[in-house]
Order: sequence, then C-alpha cells, then structure tokens
Amino acid sequence: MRKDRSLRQLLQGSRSNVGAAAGCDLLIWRFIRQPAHPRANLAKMPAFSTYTAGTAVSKESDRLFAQPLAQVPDFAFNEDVVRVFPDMIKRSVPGYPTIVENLGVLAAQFAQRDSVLYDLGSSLGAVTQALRRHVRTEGCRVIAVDNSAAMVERCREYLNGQDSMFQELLPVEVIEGDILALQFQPASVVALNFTLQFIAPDQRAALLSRIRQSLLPGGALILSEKLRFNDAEEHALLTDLHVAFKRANGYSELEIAQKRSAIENVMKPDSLEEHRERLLAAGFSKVVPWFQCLNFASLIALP
Ligand code: GEK
Repeated sequence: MRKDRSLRQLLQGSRSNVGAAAGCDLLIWRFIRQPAHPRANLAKMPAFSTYTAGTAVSKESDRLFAQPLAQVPDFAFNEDVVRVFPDMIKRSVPGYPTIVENLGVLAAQFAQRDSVLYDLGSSLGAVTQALRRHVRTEGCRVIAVDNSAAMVERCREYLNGQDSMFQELLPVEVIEGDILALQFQPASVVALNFTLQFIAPDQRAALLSRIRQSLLPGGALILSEKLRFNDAEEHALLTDLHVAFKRANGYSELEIAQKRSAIENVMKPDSLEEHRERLLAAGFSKVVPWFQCLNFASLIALP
C-alpha cells in the first residue's frame, strides 16, 4: 500500500535532466545545512533526498504523453499525473520554482496574527510548504484545498514529511473539496497558484468576490496564471517561446502536441486585462503584477 512507503522511497524516483535546464534543482545531502529554514531537523532528513527549492517531492519523470495515443483524453489530475506532477509542472511552467518560493516570501509580508492562509488548488502542497517555510506570524494556520483525491492523499504524505524534518511549522489542514463550495474563514493570504484557469470561466468572478470578502485588511490574494494576449503577434510570439521552453526541458514535439490537446478543453487562460478588470469588479482595490516569465504571470491583489 502506498501509505506504507517511506518518505525516502517517495523522494527517490528516476532523475531527469530538467533541473539542470531549469537551473532550479538542488541535490541536498544530510550534512549540507538547509539555509531556508533555521529549525531544520537535520537528524531526520533523508540521507539522500531531492529538493526543489527546499521542498521534498517525488522525482519521477513526466513521460505521460511520450507515446502516440489513438485518442488523447482530456487532462485530469489523476494518479498518473500525481506521480509525475513535480517534474511536469517545473518543466512546463516557466518560473514555477521562483513563483512558489517567493509566494512564501510575499505571504510573510501580508500574514496577520491569528488568521488563515489559504492554498486553493494546492495539488501536492508546494505553496503550502513554502508558506510554512516563510511565515512566522503568530497564530497563523494554513488551509490547503484540492478536489483531486489523488493529489490530496500525496499532499498529506509530503506535509507529514515536512513535519518530520522541520520544527515549529504552522499548523496545516488539507481538505479534499471544491474551492467553489468552500466556506471561507477570515484570511490574510489567499494563494491561487495556477488554479483559477481550471475553474469554469463563468464561476471565476463569484469565487474572487468570495475571496475578497474573506480577506482581512492588510491581507492579499496572490494569483498566478497562464496568460493569453489580446495582441495576436504578442500571443503567437510568447506561445512559440513557451514551446521552446518545453523543448529545452526535454519534451518532444509529440509530447508537446498531445499535452496541448489534452489540456485545451480544461484550462482556459485569460488576459492580464481580464484579470485586472475582474479583480477590481470583485472589490479589490489594487492589482500589482510582481512576476512574469513568458506567458505565465503572478499578481498581488489588495483588498
Ligand atoms: C502548485 N497550486 O503546485 N476545487 C479544488 N481544486 C481544484 C479545482 C476546484 N474546483 N479545480 C482544479 N483544482 C499548485 C498547482 S494545479 C495547476 C495547481 C496546474 C485543482 C486541481 O486538482 C489541481 O491540483 C490544481 O487545482 C491545479 O502551486 O497543474 O497547471
């Protein structure tokens, strides 16, 4: 049974060449001090573990679309995707490790005492782990929510691993559920890291209004998304450059084409202008882009 597998087994998968290409992969041995967290419990660190910006994750390579498929099914966050997800998202989303780690840094600036920090569409909890690495505000706790049972199960295992390696982390609750049905508690930080694009377009405004209503003064929504561009030339250029990014990270033309057709019905990106207008209409007072790499961006929205 998967639950019987040790963290070390989870952490040891086949290694890919991607980390080198992305320039973001660290191999950490037990005797190398982890600078990101002052309270690392070195004795409990796996002897040989792989880290992505300090996060304990599986290293299995994404080969899901490497063989020709008679019919490409719609993309789903199932067991197969969960196994390769850390590799997949890092090789597909330019800037992903930078966004995740800095989301923790930004969150620490907005976190308010005795409040909730939400990680909505948490997948394997990369953002949750970053929040727990960086936020030190008293009385904060993290609530991570995802509607994929497979993601939630593995996320809980990774967070147990983080708990066994570090002391005094913020408490965390992982909920399997639909973020559209969530009863929000007063929150100082809400992270929607590449999740809104998977929500039906006609439901996005209502979700953002509910997030806005839950946000405490001084808090923030941090929203990361793939972008589309209204200018056709700009859109074509950045789409081509994104394909080049995926090629450079070892994906074949077949993998790129099959992944594109798997995802096009389930992921619907908006433009920066649409995001801004919708956030302002939802009651946010200010929208500040803080990161963009090719056609992927992250915004801070202030209440
Ligand atoms: C990361 N934030 O690693 N309710 C709950 N979860 C949902 C819903 C919904 N209605 N719709 C989709 N999801 C993560 C990456 S991935 C983005 C987020 C990507 C979940 C879905 O199950 C998946 O785990 C996540 O949103 C999107 O920083 O794969 O490009």
